[in-house]
Amino acid sequence: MALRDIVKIPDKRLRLVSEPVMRIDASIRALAEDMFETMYHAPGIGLAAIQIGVAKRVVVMDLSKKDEAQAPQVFINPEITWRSDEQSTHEEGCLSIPEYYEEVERPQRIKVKYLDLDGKTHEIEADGLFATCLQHEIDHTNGVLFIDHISKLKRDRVVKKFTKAAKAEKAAESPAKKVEA
Ligand code: K1U
Ligand code: ZN
Repeated sequence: MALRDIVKIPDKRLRLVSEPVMRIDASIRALAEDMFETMYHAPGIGLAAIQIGVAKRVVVMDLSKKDEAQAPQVFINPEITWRSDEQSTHEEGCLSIPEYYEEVERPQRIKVKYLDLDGKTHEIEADGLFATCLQHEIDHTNGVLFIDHISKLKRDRVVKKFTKAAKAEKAAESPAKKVEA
């Protein structure tokens, strides 16, 4: 198991459409383990593989509460097969946009088809936080971020803030040499 760096905006990898997993082998199981370690360490309640720089359609999640036993879940090639007409609003955060939270409106209930780590197909119905988190993570596999569901004004403001921070970090890593007078 390895703790991996989380890719942050404005990194362009977050806009990639991830590739379907064709074969569930040891490399996919190792990827899921790394994703859990990274998600629990952050901490977060979900993570898509592209958030650690791997463009494969793999999502991990754990919605257990603090006083409950861990409940890790893996979704391979998750696909939304049905959305309710009713919408609901939840506050969302994203490990790729740290410390930024906004209300997002999405379908209240969804059905999702996916494979587990044994390659078995499942179709489940989700609502509440489970539905919100699944939609957020499936969006990641399609290069979509939760800020794409908020106003352009708010999105532009947060992207600008993180772009400025990324530039400052890069400049600190390799400061331009001062020319002696
Ligand atoms: O995909 C991600 O970036 C993870 C994200 C998932 C998510 C959260 C809320 C609504 C939709 C999707 C997070 O885990 S953000 C962190 C977070 O929500 C959290 C962190 C610690 C304890 C409880 C929640
Ligand atoms: Zn996210």
